[in-house]
Amino acid sequence: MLRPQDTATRERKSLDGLWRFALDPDGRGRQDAWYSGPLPEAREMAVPASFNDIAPDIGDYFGDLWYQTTVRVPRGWDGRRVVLHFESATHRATVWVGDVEVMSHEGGYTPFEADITDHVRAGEEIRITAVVDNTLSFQSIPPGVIEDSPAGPRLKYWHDFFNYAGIHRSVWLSATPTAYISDVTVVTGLDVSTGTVEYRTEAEGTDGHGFLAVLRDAGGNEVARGEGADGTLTVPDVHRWAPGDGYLYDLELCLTRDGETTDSYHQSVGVRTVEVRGTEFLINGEPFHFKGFGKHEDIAVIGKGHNDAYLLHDFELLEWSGANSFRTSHYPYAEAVLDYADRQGIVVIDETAAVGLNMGLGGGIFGAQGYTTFSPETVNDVTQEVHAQAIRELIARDKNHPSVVIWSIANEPESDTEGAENYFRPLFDVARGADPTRPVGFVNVMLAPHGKCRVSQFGDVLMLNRYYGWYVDTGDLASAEIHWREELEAWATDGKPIIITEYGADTYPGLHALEPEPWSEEYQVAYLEMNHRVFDAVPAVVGEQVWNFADFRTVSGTARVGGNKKGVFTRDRQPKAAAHLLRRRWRGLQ
Ligand code: GCB
Repeated sequence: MLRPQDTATRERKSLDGLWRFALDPDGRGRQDAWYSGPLPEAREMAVPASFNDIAPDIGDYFGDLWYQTTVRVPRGWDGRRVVLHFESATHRATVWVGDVEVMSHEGGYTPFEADITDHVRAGEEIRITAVVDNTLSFQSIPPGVIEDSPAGPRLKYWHDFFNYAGIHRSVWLSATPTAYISDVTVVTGLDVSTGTVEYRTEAEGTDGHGFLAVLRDAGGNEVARGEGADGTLTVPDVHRWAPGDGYLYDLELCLTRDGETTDSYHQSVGVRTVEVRGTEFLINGEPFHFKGFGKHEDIAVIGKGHNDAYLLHDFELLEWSGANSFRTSHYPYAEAVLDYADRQGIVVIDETAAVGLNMGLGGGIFGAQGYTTFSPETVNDVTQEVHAQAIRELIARDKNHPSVVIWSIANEPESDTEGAENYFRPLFDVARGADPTRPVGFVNVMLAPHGKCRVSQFGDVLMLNRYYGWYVDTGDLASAEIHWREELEAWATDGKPIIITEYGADTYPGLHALEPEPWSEEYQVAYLEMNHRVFDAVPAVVGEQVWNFADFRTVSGTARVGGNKKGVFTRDRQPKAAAHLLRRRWRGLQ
């Protein structure tokens, strides 16, 4: 699947704006065919946005959410292939055009689309209705469960961020020629100063057509061209994509017939290599050290809705702090985020939405206990296939981003049991089958330390989340330092690069203490300094990503004060004292 583009042969029309919106607590809409006319009792809802925080009375709702809009198909689109494309709908959706069901999709963070040519006429208005379901189950990624409570059913889940839902990203109507390019895969290589761009084009309805690929530099000058659906282009004196230098070439892929271009699609290309060698993580053959954060898509009012102003602001703050990377904890982010990371030379660990596959975690903090993670009744074969599909869709979507250097197939799952080993082994194969060029890993939890974890054997890198000095050795940084170093030195014997993908301490902004104590700004600083001493003593550590970039909304609980407060920035992006510490460390300032 390719994202809609405006090119010499393609057009797109944004459907973002205010849609009609209705909750369906009794689950009547599907059988009463709400798609067959204007939605009953509709209010309006912003797209893209989470619905939860827009109005005071709907935040915790779960079930069917109905969205509807109308759009006129441009007059000039007669004879064209018309596609309806959703960048995401959380966590699943079914879509109708008029009265016709055109598609369903499972998974809240990857795109889906349908060819709706047969259901529309150029120049006429169409009604688009989507029913989005934000319920989680043991067969969804991430998992959840509906439990009874005296006040009625409640949705519980094992991840530490709020279940924001809705249409979080843009929706497009687009037109392509009927013979069209349907996918492209690019793999780049380097031989001293010469770059290679291996490309593979897929296309439909192309009898009698030729293929052309033209590579241009950032100034628009042609540097290489090739004929055929597949090929390898060579770029002497290549300008590499590198951390901090997001140089991109433009690869234009064309279908041709009788000397005319009948379809054209543009793919940006960063020429770089990624490799794990021993305990080193190499980009372009040079050791790379990850400095940055685990992030969230989380902002006031909009929730997980994509917002360009926050995108730019967050990257400015990454730059300010000296960060060179982040992880898309705990789900695939909007594609615009990865595009921008490509252009900025920011390195990305790209994660699926497989978070909370660990029912032993939380000790009461996150709610429901008493479940076994991997069992026929809970996370089972069906879940595994949904998870596999989530991995395939993530890689299909993001495979051409030079910024993406690691696939993270899960965050903190149970990983110390036979059930976990059997569940994950084939999922690593799925990831490697979909992309043999990038390292694959998963993020290990503190409950499965070295010697107990049965899943890290499958990873190319070790990604560890650790909270010594916070969840254990709370307030006792001296003991924390000893215990942390012991564990890390044990992991280092595995001979793989280690990235600390989470370390952090909740910090209430403005809370101060002469003797650093938990929740104060001074403690967050002292906690990070302790961690840094540990990392700097273990050569296999090739990266540190603080949890979290900013405070974020989560399920309320005794350990959560107005959200998770481990941000180095507040939710509205004001720095805590720790932000200045990181800036000094990462920028090498005094
Ligand atoms: C973790 C999770 C993350 C939580 C964090 C915390 O290990 O990966 O989702 O938010 O800990 O703050 O407890």
